[in-house]
Order: sequence, then structure tokens, then C-alpha cells
Amino acid sequence: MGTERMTEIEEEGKRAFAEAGSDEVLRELEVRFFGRKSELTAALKGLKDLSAEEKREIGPSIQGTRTVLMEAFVVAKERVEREGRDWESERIDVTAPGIAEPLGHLHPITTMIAEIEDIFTRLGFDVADGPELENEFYNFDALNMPSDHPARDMQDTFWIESEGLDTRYLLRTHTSPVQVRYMETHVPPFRIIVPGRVFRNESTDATHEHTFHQFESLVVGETGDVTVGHFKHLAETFFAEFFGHKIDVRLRPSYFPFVEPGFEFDISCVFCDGKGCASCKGIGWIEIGGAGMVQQKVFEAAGYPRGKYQGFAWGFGLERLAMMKRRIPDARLFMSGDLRFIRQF
Ligand code: YSA
Repeated sequence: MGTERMTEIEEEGKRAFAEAGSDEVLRELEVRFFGRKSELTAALKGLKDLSAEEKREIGPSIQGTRTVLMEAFVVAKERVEREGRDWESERIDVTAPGIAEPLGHLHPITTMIAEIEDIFTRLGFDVADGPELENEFYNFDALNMPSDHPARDMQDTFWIESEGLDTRYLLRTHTSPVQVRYMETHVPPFRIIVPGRVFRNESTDATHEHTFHQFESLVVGETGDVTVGHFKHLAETFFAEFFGHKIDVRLRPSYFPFVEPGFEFDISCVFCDGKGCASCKGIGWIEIGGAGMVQQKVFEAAGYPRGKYQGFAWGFGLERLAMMKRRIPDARLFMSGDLRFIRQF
């Protein structure tokens, strides 16, 4: 087979590939030009029987034809595929508005903690933290509630099986254990806040949840430097900032083992400004939390010498405050995981 025949095959093939209009035709041409029985394959196979001189003469033209036809085949294949597509159905409208991805957001309690931290850090407070899985010493003993103390019954506790351990573990029932943990590593004067999650093993209702959040604050200085008056002023400043208008705070004598004297504190009703309404049951005040001057026994548990320091501590429930601010009727909604509730904030 001579070079003229190769030129003929090349011309024939180029024309055939250029005219091919479907995949089927292309497959046929592939067999015809590159198949086992094609002239080109036969010519390639026959090369080995030729003399060196013949090989030099005709070899390049066989390879050249094969390369040209392979390229023509690839080009034709792309063209047939392009022509076969339904471009109309694939049209993309680049001016169409996009599909918005649903975006999550912070839980209302998280937002409220950030808001409270912001107010207090502007007043020079540090934010402290402690473990939710707490031991008996910090949650109770160090706060002047030894195991036989009746006040332990005030906070129904989720105990953790602690067999074989040298102390009993529990889910902290309040944020107060962080007071002692912080004092163990810091020397007064200082002022801190402690927002955190707490747990109580009690039956739930509209104002009680087993898992909720508390907020704690502790201010300690040398004896004589920190008084109940400072607490009242701080509480009034904070609540006014938090609710955005003037709030009165009143103290009622009460008992918490870790303070002496101890108080419960109320704020003037945020709905009627103290005049009396359904929300405050007509009395003009709403109960918020507990407070008092830190018991010297608590200072001692933290390693401070008795009588050297004086300070106040206070704490309240964040859900109840959020319920008041946002008019939420049920404390159980916060942990319900119900997105219809969460999405409102
Ligand atoms: C008292 C004096 C201090 O010097 C410092 C802190 C305290 C507070 C104390 N540690 C304490 O836990 N007191 S408390 O048992 O009365 O709870 C405080 C607040 O948590 C309550 O006023 C209430 O707002 C909230 N709370 C209690 N149990 C709750 C709850 N909120 C929702 N669900 C529950 N089950």
C-alpha cells in the first residue's frame, strides 16, 4: 500500500467525519477507519514485513494519516454531542433571584447573656466560669451547706453515681459554686459575674424547668469597703440598663446559708411601673432573686482569713427575667427545641 492510498484514506475519512450527524454514524466510522479489519490497521500491521527502506518511505504517511483521522474523529464527536443537546432546556436565567439558604441564629438566652455581660463589663466586671458537673464540696459544703444541712433540700439535686470516687458528683444546682472556685485563685478586690446553666431535679411547670440558667455576681473588697448599699445601687443600675428605664429595687430579709444577712430582692413591676397589675398580682413588685453579704465561712472555705474581706453576692434566674422582658408565658419553651418559638427572636 503506497502513500497515495494513505492520502485517499485521509481525504475520505476527513470528509466522512465532517459529515457525520449522529453518534451511530460515528461509531460505524470508528470501526471503518480504526477497527481491526480497517485498511489503516492492516497497513500498520504490515509495516513489520517491509524492508527498512520501505518502512522509512511509507511508515510516516501511515502514522500521519492515523493522527489526522483521530483528530477529525474527536472533533466530530464533540460537535455531534453539542448539536444533540437541548440547549433551551438547559438555559440558565442569570437574572433570576437566588434561593436563600436558611440561616440559624442565637438562642434568646444566649443573646440575653451577651447583653448582660456587655452591661457588666462596661461597669468593670470580669466574667467567670465553672463546671456544670460539680462536686459536693463546691456546690454545697463550701457554701455553708454540710450534708446534714436542711437547706440542701431547697435545691433538688441530680446526683451522679460516684461510687469508688473520693467525692460525690452532681449537676450543679446553682451558679454559686463558682464563687468559691474563683476566690481560690484570686485575691480581692474584684468584681465578677457568672452566667451559666444549672439543673434541678424537680417537677416542671410554667415557671420551673429542670435545666435553666442563672446569673451570679460577686463583689469583694477589704472589710468596710463593700456594703449592702453598693449592692442596691448596682442592682438598680443594671436593671435600668437592662429594661431601658428606671427600676426600683427592694430587699426583703431572707435566708441563704452562704450569706449573712441574706435577702430576696424584688424590682418594681416593669409592666405597670409599680402601680399594680395582673403581672405583679397587684402588688407593684416582682420577685427576682437572692442576695446578701458573703458569709465569712464561705471566705474561709476559699482560703481567705476570717474577717479580712467583705463582699456581696447575688443571683437570679435568666429564664424568668427573659419571660418578663419578652412576655414569654412558659419557662419550658426555652429548652423545648421548638423552632416556632426560637424563630421569633
Ligand atoms: C442567693 C444569694 C446569693 O448571695 C447568691 C445567689 C443566690 C441564689 C441562689 N444560689 C439560688 O440558687 N437561689 S434560688 O434557688 O432561689 O434560685 C435563684 C433563681 O433561679 C430563682 O429566683 C429563679 O428565678 C430561678 N429558678 C430557680 N428554680 C428554677 C428557676 N428558674 C427556672 N426553673 C427552675 N426550676
